[in-house]
Order: sequence, then C-alpha cells, then structure tokens
Amino acid sequence: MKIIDQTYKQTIKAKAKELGFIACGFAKYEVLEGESGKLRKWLDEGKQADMAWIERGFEKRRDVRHILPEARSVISLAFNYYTPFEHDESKPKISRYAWGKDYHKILKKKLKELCEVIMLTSPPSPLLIGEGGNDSEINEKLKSLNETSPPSPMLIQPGRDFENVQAHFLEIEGGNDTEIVEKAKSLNVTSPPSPLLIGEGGNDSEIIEKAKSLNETSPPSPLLIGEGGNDSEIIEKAKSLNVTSPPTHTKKENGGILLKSYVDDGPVMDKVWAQRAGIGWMGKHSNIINPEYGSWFFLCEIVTNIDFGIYDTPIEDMCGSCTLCISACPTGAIESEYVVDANKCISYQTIENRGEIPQDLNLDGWIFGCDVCQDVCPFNSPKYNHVTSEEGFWPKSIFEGTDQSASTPTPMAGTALSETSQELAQLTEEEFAEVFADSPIKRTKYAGWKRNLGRIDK
Ligand code: B12
Ligand code: SF4
Ligand code: SF4
Repeated sequence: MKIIDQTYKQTIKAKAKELGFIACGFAKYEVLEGESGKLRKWLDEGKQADMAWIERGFEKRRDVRHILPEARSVISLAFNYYTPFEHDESKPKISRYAWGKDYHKILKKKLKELCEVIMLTSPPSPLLIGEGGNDSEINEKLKSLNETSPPSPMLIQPGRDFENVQAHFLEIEGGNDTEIVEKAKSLNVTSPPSPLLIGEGGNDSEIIEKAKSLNETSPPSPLLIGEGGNDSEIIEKAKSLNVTSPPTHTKKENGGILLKSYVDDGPVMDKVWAQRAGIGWMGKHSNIINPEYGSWFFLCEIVTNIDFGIYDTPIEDMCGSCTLCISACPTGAIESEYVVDANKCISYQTIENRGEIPQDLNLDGWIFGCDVCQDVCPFNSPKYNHVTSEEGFWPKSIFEGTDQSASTPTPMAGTALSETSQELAQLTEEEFAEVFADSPIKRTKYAGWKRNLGRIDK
C-alpha cells in the first residue's frame, strides 16, 4: 500500500510524540547488505561471545522480509530514559537504563497504542475504492481477491478506544492467519463493533453493548455502508451475503495493513534502522546519538507493509576527532571506532554471560550493565540531558513513599538500590525475584546477581 498523503506520517509522528517518544523516523525497506556484512565479520571474529542468538537471527537482521515478507518500510522510534541522578562511585553500580521498571513492558504498551493509530487512521484500501458495484458484486470481488476483512480501518472513527481493539494487534504478535484466528478466539476477541454503529451516537461502551445486543461479533463490512437500512437490516444483509470478516487483518497484497513491532526483543538491527530513519548517528562507542538528546534512549521499531513514499535521511556523524569513550572504557572493549568486543564489555559480562566472568576482567564496580562510555560522551553532558517523560523509568527507590511529580527529586545514591554489595548479597532468591520482578535486572538471574556482587568489593 503506497501512501502519497504525507499527513498520515505527520499523524503517526504526532501520536509518537504524545506517547513520549523523543524521535520517530521513517526508513525505506532495503536489504541491509553493507551493515550485515560488518555484523558478519563481527560474528566471524567471535565478538558476540556466547550470544549465539545473534548468529541464529542473522538472515532476519540482514533482511526484515524474513520477518515480514510484505515489508516496505521501518518506523524507528527512540524513548528517553534519562533521570537526573549520577552513579555513586562508592557503591555497586547499576546502569542507568535499569534503575526503573522494565522498559519492554512500558514501551510495548506505547507501541501498541501507536499501532492502533496507524491502523485506525490508514487510508482505505486502494483495491476497492472507486470500483463501485452493488454489495453482491463487491462481495464477489472481495472473495475473488480472497479479501474477507474490512478493506480499511479508516471507516472506523480514528482515535476511538475500542474495548476489542486488540483484534488489530494480533497481527503484531506474529503467526500466520490461522494462528492469529486461533489466538483471537482464545482471547475472545470479536473485533470492534461495526463502524455502522458508530455514528449512531453513544460512547464506546454503549456502542459495544449495542453491538452485543445485535449479536454482532465482527464488522459485517464497511462495504455495506451507504446501502441504507438500520443496523439489524444491514446485519441481516451481511449474514445473507455470508460476510463474516476475520477478527484481524489478514495478509493481503495491497490490502490490510501489517505491523510488527519490536522493543529490543527481536532479530532486527535497531541501530541501523535508527540511523537510516534519521534518529541519530552511531557514536564510536557504537550507540546511537541524537543531536538533541544524546544517547540515553531505547530504540524500538515497527516493520510494516506501508510504503510511505517519502523517507527520512541519515544525519551526519558528529563524533569528529573525539575518542573519549574509547579511552575511558575500563576494559578496552571498544576495540576500534564503532566496534565493541562483547567478550570484554562489562555490560555483556554482567548481564548476558551465564558462565564465569574471566578473572582478569575488571568490572570497575559495575554489578549490572555499564555506562562509562556514555557517561564520558560530550553529547550526554547536561545540555543534552532531558528528563524522561516516563515515571516508570525513575529509580525504583526514589518513588517509594515520595511524590513522583516532585520537581526536586530526593537525592539518591545513583543505583536502584543504594546498599553496599554485602547488603545486596543478602537478598535470597525469593527476595531477588520479588524485588526485581518488574525490573530489567531480573535478566541476569539470581546466579548472575550473586556472581557479579562477588566480583566487586564495595
Ligand atoms: C547484542 C547487544 C549488546 C551487546 C553487544 C553490544 C554492541 N555494541 O553490539 C552487549 C551486551 C555488549 C550490549 C551492551 C549494551 N547495550 Co545493547 N544491544 C545489543 C542488541 C541486542 C544487538 C546489537 C548488535 O546487533 N550488535 C552487533 C554489532 C556488530 O552490531 P552493530 O553495533 O549494529 O554493528 C555496527 C558497528 O559495529 C559498525 N561497524 C562495524 N565495523 C565498522 C567499521 C567502520 C569503519 C564503521 C564506520 C562502522 C563499523 O557497523 C555495524 C553495522 O551497523 C541491540 C538491540 C538490537 N536488536 O539491535 C542492543 C542495543 C544496541 N543495546 C543498547 C544498550 C542501551 C546497551 C548498553 C548501553 C546497556 C548498558 N548500559 O549496559 C550497552 C552499551 C555497550 C556498547 N558500548 O555498545 C541499546 C542502544 C540504544 C542506543 N541509544 O543506541 C540497543 C539498541 C537496545 C535498544 N533497543 O534500545 N548490547
Ligand atoms: S559499556 Fe562499559 S565496558 Fe562496554 S564498551 Fe562501554 S565502557 Fe566499555
Ligand atoms: S565520546 Fe566522543 S567519540 Fe565517543 S561517541 Fe561520544 S562524541 Fe563520539
């Protein structure tokens, strides 16, 4: 589906901004030949350490059409997690991104909402527009095109918060049509009520109630709109035409919109798409830097079959002759400009490594992740630091018993927990599971937590 109208993109950007994303850019689908070549070299040199999953997902990283065969573009998004605190060098250090709640959950919810807007405001299917014909003819045409779902969510009023709107999102979860339909059934997703009912007045709950009372479980078809008749008559007509429509968008050439979203949870080259979508450039520490916000942000993306027509362009690398991150890295993990060897990276060792940490590797006081290369970067100096709009990313301990909206936050030690390593080591496995249930820190698992604490002496 090619979108010529650029206001659609503006709608998406505006919604992303409203949800708190600091940047949203659009990149045209391409096979990532050059970048995946560098990834190939990195893998061949063993720089991924034990992260075998990167190798396994190589083809998907190289070509997102292995994820979504209909892919025509990638929407890249950035979400700021900066909070105004610094690390306390006298205590065990936890990287900034893990001070608050787990970003996967928080950002997935936001992406879902964004996807809802993309779905609901999309221009109608080009297939059926202007084709005319009566219902039976159109229905026949739909069948011949194997199109059984509403040709466009556009007819549903944009911005309405349907109870059942998750129908649209099943697609995002992946799976083929049959799997999606099965999932929809298991979730008791019956799809939003007919757009016909909208316009009859009433709030969403009333409309949904009405739909239920009419025994309407899925939109009969927006095609029937315009033919007149009251709801019951139209529904009867839909039934007689055997229009049932599936609970979610099916994959069709030129038809329904397909979206697959990721929050650091899939085989996608997040940083490459962010560069291509103009979110920022890759710093020599290999993280993406935005000229206004520095690098304290997460990256997400939505792979879609929408062709937006006009795309963003990469921005220039502003690192210049600076090499501060390379010289500050405590372990020499930034082997050369833009290339990090995970084997030597404290972040890898304290989060991803499930085995022993090499004895000669200095953890520099870090027990979860590492921020050194970003802390020293001039693009993360106060001028570039904007406080996150998401309360969930504020350090856990601050919010306990304090006003979350306070403009002068309680000073804290700069770690999620401001205890010494001896105190932290006393957490039992059950307590660890409870304290970090909603935190990225659980990724290191209890064994990793104990191992990391055992390696520092603070
Ligand atoms: C694997 C991984 C790691 C590994 C490897 C890190 C790395 N640099 O690759 C480890 C566990 C060490 C790690 C650590 C961290 N990670 Co991490 N990680 C990932 C993950 C899952 C995949 C990245 C990947 O594919 N790496 C493989 C390398 C080869 O890929 P690449 O860096 O894109 O490779 C490019 C460069 O090497 C460059 N290149 C190579 N050779 C050459 C030569 C020249 C001349 C040039 C110009 C370029 C060049 O081109 C390559 C292709 O573009 C991504 C999420 C995702 N799905 O993408 C998050 C991700 C990169 N991580 C993220 C974060 C936040 C971190 C940490 C800051 C966490 C922390 N505080 O501890 C650290 C930062 C460490 C660092 N300096 O990179 C964020 C970065 C956000 C941002 N602003 O960019 C991401 C994007 C997750 C997310 N969705 O938000 N991570
Ligand atoms: S995260 Fe730490 S160890 Fe890894 S490259 Fe950056 S400074 Fe070096
Ligand atoms: S510290 Fe310097 S070289 Fe490293 S990413 Fe920042 S600007 Fe680039």
